[in-house]
Amino acid sequence: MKPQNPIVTRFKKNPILTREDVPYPVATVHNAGVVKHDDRYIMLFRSHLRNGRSIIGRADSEDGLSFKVDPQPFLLPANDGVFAEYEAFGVEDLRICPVEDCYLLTYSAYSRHGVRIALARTWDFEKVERITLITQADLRNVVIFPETFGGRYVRLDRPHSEISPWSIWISYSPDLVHWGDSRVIMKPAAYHWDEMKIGPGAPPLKTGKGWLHIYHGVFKTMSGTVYRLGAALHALDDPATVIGVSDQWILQPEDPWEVNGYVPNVVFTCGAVAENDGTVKIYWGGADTVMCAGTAVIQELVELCLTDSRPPM
Ligand code: BMA
Repeated sequence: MKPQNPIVTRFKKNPILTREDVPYPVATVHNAGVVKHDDRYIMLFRSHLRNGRSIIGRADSEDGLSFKVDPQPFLLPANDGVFAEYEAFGVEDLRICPVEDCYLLTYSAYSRHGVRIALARTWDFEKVERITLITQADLRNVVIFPETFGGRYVRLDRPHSEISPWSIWISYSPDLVHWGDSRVIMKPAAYHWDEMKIGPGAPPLKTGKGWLHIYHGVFKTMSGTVYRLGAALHALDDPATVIGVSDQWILQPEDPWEVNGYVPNVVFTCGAVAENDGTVKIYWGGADTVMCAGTAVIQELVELCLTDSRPPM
């Protein structure tokens, strides 16, 4: 099948959410996790406060496009216990991972000790229970697969290393608390749109041909970095096997609010919702400033991974 051009069709009303829509003072609205829960779309978005630190807000929608923001933030840095120590500089880039009968929330916890990932859980988006911190410093962008494999939870993550460019790793856990058996499964490709770094984006979606993972890739130019989105397909029975990675990006900064803003030239995803009609709504932050959305045909993304592919490593 020939992919349509463009691969991701932007919604005409982008940006779909900005700081003007938020009833408390924030500087930005971006990098949101999104799911469909009880036939409503729930978006948990990141906002910079005017001190440069981030919090998470909530917005709800009937159609996945027009969102209304809650009067109060959804998640603020914890004020006691171990989470307070590691969330003191803010909470960022939350992913909503539907697993078993609940939603696992993975988010970056920033502090003077660096950035790491915290894991929380909710059933109803009313009550949130923090579970534990699941990475050490300098490891982030964790997405957890919706199903267990051989009785273990599986996540994609993105450690940092001076020797290798930032790459996508896989880790396993019997209980969501203890993670290990880690391996690198996908690396940036040299002189390619994602050559500087790659990282997990939206929680993987199940398709007939594999787990579809929409990730981000970064290229360094003479005037700064460009964040784009790509697609990879993982084997249904073994998510450590990457069976195809689209050679071309699926989305790049083009609209004015993606090209200019708090951080120019960024499209960054933390969430995508598969629809019953075979399309997927992809949500992304534009220039770390506003929320945008678009739609793609799942089958076309899968075909891109399988037919126009580059080696995962
Ligand atoms: C990454 C993260 C994202 C951000 C992106 C572009 O390293 O900090 O939250 O969207 O940079 O600034």
